[in-house]
Amino acid sequence: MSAFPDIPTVQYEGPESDNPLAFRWYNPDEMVEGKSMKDHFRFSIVYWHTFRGTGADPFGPGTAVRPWDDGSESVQNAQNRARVAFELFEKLQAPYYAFHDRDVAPEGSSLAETNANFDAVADVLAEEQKRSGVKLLWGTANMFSNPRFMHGAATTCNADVFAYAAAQVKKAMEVTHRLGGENYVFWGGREGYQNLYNTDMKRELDHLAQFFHMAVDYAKQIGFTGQFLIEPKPKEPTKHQYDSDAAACLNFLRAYDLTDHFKLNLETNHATLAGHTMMHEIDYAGHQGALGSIDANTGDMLLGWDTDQFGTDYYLTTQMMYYILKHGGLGSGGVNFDAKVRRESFEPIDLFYAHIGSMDAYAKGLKIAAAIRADNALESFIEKRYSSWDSGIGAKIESGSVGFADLEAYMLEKGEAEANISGRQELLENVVNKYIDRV
Ligand code: XLS
Ligand code: NI
Ligand code: NI
Repeated sequence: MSAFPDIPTVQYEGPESDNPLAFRWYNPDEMVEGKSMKDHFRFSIVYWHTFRGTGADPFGPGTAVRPWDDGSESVQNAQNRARVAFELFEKLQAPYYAFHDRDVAPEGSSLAETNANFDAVADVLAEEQKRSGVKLLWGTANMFSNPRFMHGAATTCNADVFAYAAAQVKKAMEVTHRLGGENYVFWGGREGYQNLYNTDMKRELDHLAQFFHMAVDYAKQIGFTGQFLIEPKPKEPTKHQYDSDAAACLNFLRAYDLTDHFKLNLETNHATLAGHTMMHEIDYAGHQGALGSIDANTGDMLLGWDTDQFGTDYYLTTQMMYYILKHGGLGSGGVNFDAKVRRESFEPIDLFYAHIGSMDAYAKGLKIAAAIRADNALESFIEKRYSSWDSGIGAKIESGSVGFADLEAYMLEKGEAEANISGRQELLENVVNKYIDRV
């Protein structure tokens, strides 16, 4: 039985289409820079917002109408929901999905019962993956909702809770492996602290590193070769999240000898909360070889929290795709819609409009970014801007053949530095607009 009987499989109809249930830009087979759009994006739909989100907020309960969901925490309801989820994935032509363990199956009264529930739903997920061809981009463990994790999971003060978290991740990795998951994500929900007065930060960080090393060891044991990803976020729920941005994550990984095993899953709204642009985060991770995957959403510039909206802004998607292309793409990662419809958009069809619009925005962003790259429109300026490093004293500095004394001698003789040239930011902003107009 179909949950969305009136919604056909969404097809590409081109920019002139007025059909709100068609793609205007996302054309899966269209080639851009020698690769199909489908392979560039590896679009993924999240289970948590799309199938567990109710629209509840601190001021009122959920509003979402989800006729297929009986609202119970039964395994049967979870299995039925899984089938509905795959109908939506297929109708949106999304090749991937992602979940937390607790999104897909209800917790039982003991860890053993919880694991059995998870297996029972994983059976249906496996069946549906096989039937539809939709694949698992990544799995993760929810170690922030249950009250036992109030002080954190791997960074808790309670050793038993650390052990519980380890058992939970072990199981989540096994199920991810069983379902052919291509990555495994760690978002440190409550891995951080509210006040240093009650916190042994050094001990918590050491524990977090131990936890990651155990995960690496266990992956080897079970033969899981998917990519491990850490998802930076600076605040919310804790005031100081340990994985606050790309630079903090990479510093942590390097300090604890974990860089070989982890890349980053960057989220747009988290970049905003960290006071960065998403292109900054992508470029930073990219030049360190750590660009793993993208949680595609957007915040609201007027609100200071993780609103997880669907991104439709061409500037944002152009910037993201430009730096993703620059760093050679997302590898085993993808563009994962960690985004939710607004509380006021409570009908099932809103889930479709939301994903279609954002998939289109990324597709158009990709085309704009590729056009800028084809003309070398930004790079040629950057090359010229840094050309003083290509020869003469600049080349000597870069090659490491001169030190302070040589540079002093050079400048004493020269007397004054060469004149600076304009940074031309406004001109380059106009250049980007020109490509947005043309595509
Ligand atoms: C929360 C995170 C979360 C992760 C998965 O802000 O974005 O949804 O992506 O645990
Ligand atoms: Ni996320
Ligand atoms: Ni988030």
